[in-house]
Amino acid sequence: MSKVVRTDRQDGIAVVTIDKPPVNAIGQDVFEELMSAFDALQGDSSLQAVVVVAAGRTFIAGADIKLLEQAARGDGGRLDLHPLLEKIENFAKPVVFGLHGTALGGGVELAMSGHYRVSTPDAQMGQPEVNLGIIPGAEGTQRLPRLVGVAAAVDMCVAGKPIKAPEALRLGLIDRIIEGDFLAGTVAFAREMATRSSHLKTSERNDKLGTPEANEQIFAAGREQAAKIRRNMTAPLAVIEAIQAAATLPWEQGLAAERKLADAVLKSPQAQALMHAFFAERGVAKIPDIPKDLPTIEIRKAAIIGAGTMGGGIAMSLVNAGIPVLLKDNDQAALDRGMAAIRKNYDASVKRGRFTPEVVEQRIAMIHPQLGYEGFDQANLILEAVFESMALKKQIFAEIDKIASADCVMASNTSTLDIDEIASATSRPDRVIGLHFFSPANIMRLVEVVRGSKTSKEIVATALALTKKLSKVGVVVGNCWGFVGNRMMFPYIREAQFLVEEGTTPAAVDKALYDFGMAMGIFAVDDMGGIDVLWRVRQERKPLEKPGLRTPLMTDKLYQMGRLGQKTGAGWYRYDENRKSTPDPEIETLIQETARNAGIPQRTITRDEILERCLYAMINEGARILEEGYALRAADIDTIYLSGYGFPGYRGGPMWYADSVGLKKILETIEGFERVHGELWKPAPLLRQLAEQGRTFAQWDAEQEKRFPPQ
Ligand code: 3H9
Repeated sequence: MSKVVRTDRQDGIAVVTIDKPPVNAIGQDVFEELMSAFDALQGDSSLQAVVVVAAGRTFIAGADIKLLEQAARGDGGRLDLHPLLEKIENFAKPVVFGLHGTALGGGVELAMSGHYRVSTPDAQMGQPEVNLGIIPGAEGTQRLPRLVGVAAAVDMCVAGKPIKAPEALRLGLIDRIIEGDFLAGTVAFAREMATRSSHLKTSERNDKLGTPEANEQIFAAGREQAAKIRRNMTAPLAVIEAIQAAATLPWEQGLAAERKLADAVLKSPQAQALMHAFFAERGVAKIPDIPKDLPTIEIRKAAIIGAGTMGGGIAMSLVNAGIPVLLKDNDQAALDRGMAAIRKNYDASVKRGRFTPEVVEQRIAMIHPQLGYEGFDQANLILEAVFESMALKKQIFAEIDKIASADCVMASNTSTLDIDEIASATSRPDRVIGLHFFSPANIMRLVEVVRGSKTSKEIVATALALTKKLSKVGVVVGNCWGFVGNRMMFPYIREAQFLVEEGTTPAAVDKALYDFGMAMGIFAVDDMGGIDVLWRVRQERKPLEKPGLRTPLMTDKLYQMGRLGQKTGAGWYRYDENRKSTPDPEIETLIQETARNAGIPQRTITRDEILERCLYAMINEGARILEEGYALRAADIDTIYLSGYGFPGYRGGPMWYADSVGLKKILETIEGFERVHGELWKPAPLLRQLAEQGRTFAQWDAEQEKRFPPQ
């Protein structure tokens, strides 16, 4: 009996419906049942045409990534759609695909084997496979350029971004946009097409494949684009090669070339890492003790205290999601500066074509700047975003406690401070939570949702629902210094600074990290965030540091010299008026002098040592965080680093990267560092335990999930 595919008849039209929630992903079941559906229709003389649609919120969103993940591990899961695509393309009657929602990956590839495609006006279509480190491997690299041309195919496959229905129509990916009743319109379209005497097969179309000279330029531009937006990744280059095969080889040979390339990238560590990242990001909202259907508070109105960079960015995120904001600051000048910065950011978005000027005016009108607390009693969310001072934050929370309504969520945007202590200033610590946004908050996707010891489940669930509404990734973390992200950053920054004190340069460290795939080197990050910020965080953390242990020497020096980074034109680097950096010999000399005075011997430091010192310090701290329960899963730590700290997706995040290097090797290296550098390199007990048992962080996650299954 059919489970995921059913066929109905509307006079001479067969309507084949794929119905496999949530996104109709193609697995073996969809493949086999579609094969059977077409077999059953074969030879039916009363048939005029076949319509294929999907039930639910979207047409097929691609092949089942769980299966691909299995195949990538070499553990079965191989899905070969060729017999189905061939059957559809050679079907005796025209086959029309009706697309709605997000038709992606294998979904679009399947649709391209049909003779016609239509869509709803708001449908989107794309080949996002590169986001998973793979290429369209179901003949998409061969059919897409035949329908939309080589340039558009390269762009769609390298960028991996879906296009909207009007663009798809313009390019020739679809043949019509159906207004009104979609199924009725699609069936009517099929009836109309059935009257034609012949129907083009995509594989036989060569009219859009261009000339070798023009194509060469397109491929060169595609490679350049790949180097820019997908640095160090193999799939975008493979996809260009496959499209090149489509443009130069006969159909069958093109298919063979695609198959070879698709197989090679599927088995690559990059694909495994990116598929891990896909599921890790979707797993973060699953909290073992919080049922999925727990009622949440609908945030209809928000109030923010602090109109600085963070407050302004968060206000933009909220109004972008349709939530009006009251934005309070203490003095008019700060408020004016905050509103001017918001306007400037929106103006830049207009220039980039992201918003129209009208939309921007509507958004700005939703932010109400004010000096007092008027209207705060109407807000469902009050969020404090002032600078990192415990005394000030407690004072603010005591004030808002007197005003906030009973159902209000009271949140702090602190990046390091104790959320329980902040909550203790209120009469209702169960309603207090940390919402640690990252700068620029209107752009960065990560929000650490800091669960205090008394925060209620309802407030945690509400915070997660809110982050989803803001199109952000909310990751629940525990209340420890620096939470997860910044706590792991601290040893990373420390080792980078020790390395320059021992004989290398900021530029050499940054190059090693950048080449590894980090979005920026750590010294460039320090300069962007501000040396004063780093200095202040260090002052706050000093009481937690064990006396007698080595600490970095240079932050205090730079701070005292007023070299605060980009904003003062100099920090670790020197900056020109366009904020372009160059290494500064003055700083390099100062580092050497400082090291000499401190008796630190100088030596040559290799790129491998730079990576191991910086990354393994971070991983060791990550293992501690996991063991202490401040992160629920290693995969959550990975998501934090991938969505908030510029860790390269194709390495899967720090904990996945550790697994891929091998925990045994990491432990041995850390033990070696401990012998040379002492106590700071003490291996985390969980790391030792897993390494000695030959296990991985991923296995640890799986075992934890069995022990504490999400409800
Ligand atoms: C491909 O097609 C390869 C072919 O070229 C070659 C084949 C031979 N598979 O994101 P959401 C799950 S590669 C399995 O929260 P949204 C997801 O895990 C594929 N599961 O919803 C989640 O599960 P859970 C190319 C999938 O509304 C649930 O669906 N396609 C798949 O925010 C809801 O997802 C892609 O890369 C899948 N393909 O966004 C598209 N897709 O509830 C990947 C989703 O248990 N998908 N799930 O956590 C997306 O981009 C988004 O999910 C989508 C919906 C835009 C569709």
